[in-house]
Amino acid sequence: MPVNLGAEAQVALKKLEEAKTKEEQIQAIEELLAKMSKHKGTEKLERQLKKRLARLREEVEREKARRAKSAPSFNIKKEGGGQVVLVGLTNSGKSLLLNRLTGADAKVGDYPFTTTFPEVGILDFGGAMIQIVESPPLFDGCAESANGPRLFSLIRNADVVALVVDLSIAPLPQISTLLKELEKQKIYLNKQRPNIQIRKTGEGGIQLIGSSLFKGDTKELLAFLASRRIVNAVVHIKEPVTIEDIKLAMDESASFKPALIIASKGDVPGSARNFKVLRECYDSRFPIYPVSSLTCKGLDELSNALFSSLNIIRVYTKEPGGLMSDKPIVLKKGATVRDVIKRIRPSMLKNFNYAKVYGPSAKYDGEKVGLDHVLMDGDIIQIHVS
Ligand SMILES: Nc1nc2c(ncn2[C@@H]2O[C@H](COP(=O)(O)OP(=O)(O)OP(=O)(O)O)[C@@H](O)[C@H]2O)c(=O)[nH]1
Ligand SMILES: [Mg+2]
Repeated sequence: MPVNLGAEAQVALKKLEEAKTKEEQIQAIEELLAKMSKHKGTEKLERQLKKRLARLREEVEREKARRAKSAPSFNIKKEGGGQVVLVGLTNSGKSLLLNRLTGADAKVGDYPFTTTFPEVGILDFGGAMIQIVESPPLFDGCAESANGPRLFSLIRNADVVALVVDLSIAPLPQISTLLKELEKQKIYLNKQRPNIQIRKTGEGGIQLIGSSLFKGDTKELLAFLASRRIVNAVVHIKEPVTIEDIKLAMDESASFKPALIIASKGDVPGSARNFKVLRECYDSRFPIYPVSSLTCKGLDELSNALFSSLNIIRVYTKEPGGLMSDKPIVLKKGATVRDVIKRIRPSMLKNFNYAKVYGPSAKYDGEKVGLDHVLMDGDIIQIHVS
C-alpha cells in the first residue's frame, strides 16, 4: 500500500478495513476515492478500488431486488384456475394443510400466530392449477389490528373461502368467531344477496311489488328509501325480507362468497366427537370435509371439493389425426365450444365447421357439435374448420 495517500485518505482506508457490511464498505471506498491524492503511484490502487466498488454496488442491488421479491405482502396476484383462501383461528392447521396440498413451505408452529403474512401455494389438480392462500389467523376484533383491513381485503378478493376448523378443540366457538368477524366486515358465506330489484322512475312515488313478502313496517321502509334519495321507484321484492335484508341488498360493499369447511386434525383423539357436533350445526349451510394433514387422510376428497367449488372445468384439445393435449384448458362451468376456440385461436371462429367431442358432454364418443355445445369437465374436443 503506498504511504503517500494523504491523512484523510488514511482515515478512510482504516474505515474500509473495519467495515463489516457491504454498505459500510461502499461508503468507505467512496470516501477513500474522494480523499486520496491521485498520482502515478496510486493508479493501480484506484483501479482496484473502483472495480471493488462496482462489484459491491451490484451485489447490494441484487440483494435488494431479491429482498423486494420475497418481501412478505398481502397483495397476492391471482394465478391459475381459481383462488381459495384458508381462513381460521391461529393453530387450526392451515399452514401444514397448505404445505400438504401444494408442496409449499409455510412455517408450521405449535405456538400462536406463526403465520403473519399470507402464504401461497399451487395445487395441481389434474392440470387445473388451484391457487391456495393461507390467510394470517382471524381473532376476536382482528379488523381493528394493524393488518385488519388488508386481511379482509385478501379474503374478499378470493374466489372461495375455506374455513379451517380445528377438531382437537371445540368447533362451534371457532366457527362463531370466524363468522362474526367476517360478517362485521360484510363478508357473507354461502348466502345470496337478498333478491330485491329497485328501478328508479321519474315520478309516481314508491311502488311496492310483492309487498306481502316484506316483514316489517312499510313506513320504515319508505323512510329508509328516502334516506337513500329513492322517492320515485318500482321496488320489486322477490322473497321474504326484513328491512335489514333490504339494506344489505343495496349495500355495494357487502360481498357474498361461496364457502366450505375443512375440519382439520381428524387424527386427534376426540376429533370424531367434535366432527359430529360440527356437522349437526353447520351441515346444512356448509359442505364439511374432515382431514388430517398428519396422516394425509381426506386430502384427495378435499382437493376434489376445492376444484368443484371453483366451478371450473378442464377441457383437452385434440388435433384431427393428432395427439390429445397433455395440459387442459381451464374454463368456467357452462363454457361452450366457442369459448375454447376464443381461448386457443379466435381466428378459427370464422371458418369453423364442426367440433367432435369425446367425454362426459358427448352423447357418444366423437359426437359432432356446434359452437354452442356446452362442455363438461374432462371433455376432449377436436375442432374441424373448412
Ligand atoms: N395432530 C395433528 N396436528 C396438526 C395437524 N395439522 C396441524 N397440526 C399441528 O397444529 C399446530 C399448528 O399448525 P399450523 O399449520 O402452524 O397452524 P396455522 O393454522 O397455520 O397457525 P397460524 O399460522 O398461527 O394461524 C402445529 O403444531 C401442527 O403440527 C393435523 O392434521 N394433526
Ligand atoms: Mg400458519
